[in-house]
Amino acid sequence: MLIGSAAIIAFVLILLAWAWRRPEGKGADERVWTLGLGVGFVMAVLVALVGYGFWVGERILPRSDGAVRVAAEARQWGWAFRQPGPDGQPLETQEVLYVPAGVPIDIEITSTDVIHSFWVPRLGGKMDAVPGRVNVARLMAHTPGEYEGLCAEFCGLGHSFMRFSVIVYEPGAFPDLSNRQTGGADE
Ligand SMILES: [Cu+2]
Repeated sequence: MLIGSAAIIAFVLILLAWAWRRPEGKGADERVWTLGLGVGFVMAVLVALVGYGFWVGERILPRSDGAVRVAAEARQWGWAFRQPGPDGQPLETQEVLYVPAGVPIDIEITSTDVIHSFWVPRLGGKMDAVPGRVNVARLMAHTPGEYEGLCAEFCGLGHSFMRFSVIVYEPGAFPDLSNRQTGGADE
């Protein structure tokens, strides 16, 4: 967006300078400007943006292909996750979500109090966490590592601290949990 808006501002400034300095009596063809730039350019940009939005949005839709399901429960102010653990048994964690790399995961997102929003900026779009409702978002991480997640819906005084980590591991190589706090009570 920054690059796009900078390009548009630069373009407008060039047009302004050009209008200021153009020789007397030498006008441009209004039709080119009105239809070409006023309609054609704008429509091309909008179509590209909407197309990109559909592409990004479609990627986070769940599909019925038997993907692993993980539960994410938001609260004021933190996240509880239930995911398959190292031994295949469900593992409950606070503020840390473990997902295997290269495997699609469907995250069932809900909330116990107010509306929050699940967001891992480097891995995909946002999904609201709504009390009494389960929204499912698909998440797919290709590269192992640690990714930052956060609440993307203002939910009270602790909102800005409502962060979590997504640990992406090589399938079959679940990270060592012994030196990491995974349980823990609510603050
Ligand atoms: Cu929140």
